[in-house]
Amino acid sequence: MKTIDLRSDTVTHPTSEMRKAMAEAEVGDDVFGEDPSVNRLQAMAADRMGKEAALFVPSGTMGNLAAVLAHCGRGDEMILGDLSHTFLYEAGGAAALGGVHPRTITTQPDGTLPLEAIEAAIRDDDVHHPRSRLICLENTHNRCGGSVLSVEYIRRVGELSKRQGLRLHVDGARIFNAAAALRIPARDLVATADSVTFCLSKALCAPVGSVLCGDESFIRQARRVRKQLGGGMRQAGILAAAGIVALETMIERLAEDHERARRLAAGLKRIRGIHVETDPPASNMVYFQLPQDLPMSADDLAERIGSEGVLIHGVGPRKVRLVVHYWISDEDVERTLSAFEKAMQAM
Ligand code: TLP
Repeated sequence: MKTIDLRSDTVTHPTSEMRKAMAEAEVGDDVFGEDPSVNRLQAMAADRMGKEAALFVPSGTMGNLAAVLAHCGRGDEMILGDLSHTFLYEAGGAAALGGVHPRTITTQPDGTLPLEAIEAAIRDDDVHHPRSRLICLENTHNRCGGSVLSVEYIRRVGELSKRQGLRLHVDGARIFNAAAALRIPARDLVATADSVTFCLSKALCAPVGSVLCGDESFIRQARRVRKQLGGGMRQAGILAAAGIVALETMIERLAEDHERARRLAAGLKRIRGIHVETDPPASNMVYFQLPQDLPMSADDLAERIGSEGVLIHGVGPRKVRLVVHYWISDEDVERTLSAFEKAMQAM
């Protein structure tokens, strides 16, 4: 029986086309800038994001960290949402390694940070204050149900950041999902951003890697930071080759995942005891809650449904996130719904 893994889109493994490209990849030493496959991937990524340059990094976490450290110096402040991945799940790297002070703003349920709150958080030039240097947004927004930030919203934050002399970084781990949901090219979403990180190893199925994009001088600085972080890879073309296939073949199909997420959410809504929060899902994530009076936690449910060959995990004591991706078929959606029905009926 096939295991249906809905814990994340990070669980996606490479397609056979990617494996073939990896086996045949032309490689060189990327620390010397001589790996043709990495160089090609970076050029493609920069073009997709409408930026001058790009840098291949091992993970989304390193992409965001390199961006923050390239934009900020020690004691500078970055403004970001209290539910952002960078604040919650990146091991405090910016503070630990860069001395960058995080200033959080309450994230709205749709993943936005109110413009007035951003503006109010920007510090005066005062010896008592850290220097406000950077604003970070996340699109799609993971903890906000895979919500999609609009072109208009990002443009307004970009304008605010320019007016105030700050920089704007977008954690676009799933920016292509946002673009697919809006039916626009991803570059339109980051036109006013100074930098963007996107991930190859989530919905795009590549085994490893993310790309940080920005202007030439920013990427030169980020390359130095990547080296400091130990992320200067050598014959990384083996990995970049899969990333090239990801950009060429995986972007146009993302709407299929969103459609399946909608079907999954609609089916879950019909099951007693499951309260779907993402109704309908904006992209490839479905979040739901279990009621307080149900004698079953998210972990209990995960264990029960795991015995049916469906892997899920709780993101809170009573909260579950399901992520649809390339390896989840229509049939898997149906099987998942049956497994949930069975697990909840037994309650
Ligand atoms: N997110 C993972 C977990 O870390 C939670 C997941 O399963 O969703 N930005 C965003 C918005 C992300 O969701 C993630 C990974 C990252 C950055 C970090 O990417 P990696 O895992 O490549 O370091």
